[in-house]
Amino acid sequence: MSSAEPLQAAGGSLDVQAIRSQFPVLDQQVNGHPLVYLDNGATAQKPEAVIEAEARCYREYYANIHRGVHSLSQRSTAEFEAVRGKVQRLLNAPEEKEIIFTRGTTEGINLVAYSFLRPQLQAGDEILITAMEHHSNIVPWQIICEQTSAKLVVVPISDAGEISLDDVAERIGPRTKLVSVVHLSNALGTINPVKQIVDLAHARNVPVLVDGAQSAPHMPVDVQALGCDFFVFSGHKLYGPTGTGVLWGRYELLKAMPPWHGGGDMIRTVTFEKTDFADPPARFEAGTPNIAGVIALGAAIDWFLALDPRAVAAHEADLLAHATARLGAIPGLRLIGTAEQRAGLVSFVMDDAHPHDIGTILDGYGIAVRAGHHCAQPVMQRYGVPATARASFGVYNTRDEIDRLAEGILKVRDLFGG
Ligand code: 7TS
Repeated sequence: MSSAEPLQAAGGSLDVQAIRSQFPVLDQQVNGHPLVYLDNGATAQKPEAVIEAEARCYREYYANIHRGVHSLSQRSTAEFEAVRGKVQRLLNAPEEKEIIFTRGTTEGINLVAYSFLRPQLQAGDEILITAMEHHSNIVPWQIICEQTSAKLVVVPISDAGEISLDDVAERIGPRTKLVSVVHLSNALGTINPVKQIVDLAHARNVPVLVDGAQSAPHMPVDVQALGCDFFVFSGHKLYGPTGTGVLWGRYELLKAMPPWHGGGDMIRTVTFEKTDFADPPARFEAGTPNIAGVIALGAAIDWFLALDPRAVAAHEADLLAHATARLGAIPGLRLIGTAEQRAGLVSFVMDDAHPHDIGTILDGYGIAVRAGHHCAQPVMQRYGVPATARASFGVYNTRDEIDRLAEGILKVRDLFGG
């Protein structure tokens, strides 16, 4: 199957049934009901184009990269390296050499923490984040703050789940060394005004990292328009393989950064006296990477771009509006996260049922949602709830599936009273 098969119906809207037919896993019964997969925030399912690309690599030309004169190694290297250009297109990055392959968002943030920030961090310096960050955009900063006596400063969120730009501006001070902010919150669905945050930070010469784990699969991303300095995302949420991800960084910053992992493939020359490091991106890609995974990530990006991220965003906005209307009408259900700019998911609690009970009962109807703190415990604390149930959308979800979710939730309500 060609990864560039046209999947868009006339008028720019997506042909969702054609899309669904490309995802083998969706075609099954779970607990006697057709699967409704609404846990895309955790990870997305894979289309045939991606499964095939990975299998084809192993079947036809797999070998280690950057080191073989033999034909298989040359082909693997070429296929692997070609993915940088695909990521460049996805992000509208200025240069291919700014694309660093990682295991995912978490690794990308840690790379920036350890390689970019820690070497320059002094006691009393500050790192600014928001109160809606995923743990992977909290904990790495806390660790390096602990090591250097720097301070984590947090922008609060409103009841709706929004940050105010005044609060951001107030907290960027002479000691701020980095602003690190989530683009689309995995717990609330809030889309943050990243461009405006970047403008505020850059006015004070503070670089900005954007956590794009949830935005990259749900909306067009243009790092040049955002103006940010680093952008990270995970392949597995973008319909690609697990264990793949990307850190994009402005080249002059990458070029000045020391390596963080030492090993093969990231050096120019090694003697026992001294090692010369390769230029980025190789400097940050020590060791044998997930070769077939990165190649399949390239197939995922081709596939996603062929759909057109704008059409994906429009489709999912429709799902969000429908879910907000259906779930919002259920007595005793409270939506957590009602920001004006929102995408991708609904997070909710119910008066009488714990989120884990909601998740378990919905599973009985073949509906997969996530229940828990979504690796964003401070968000749960902010709203005074131990957990939420979360339905997160993918490009293959339909209004009918949202209706099944709403019916399932009504059954939860019947069971738990109210
Ligand atoms: N940042 C955000 C905003 C995320 O949603 C996630 C994963 C990460 C970072 C970490 O990504 P990873 O691929 O490195 O693990 N979010 C979720 C979630 O919402 N449910 O499971 C994982």
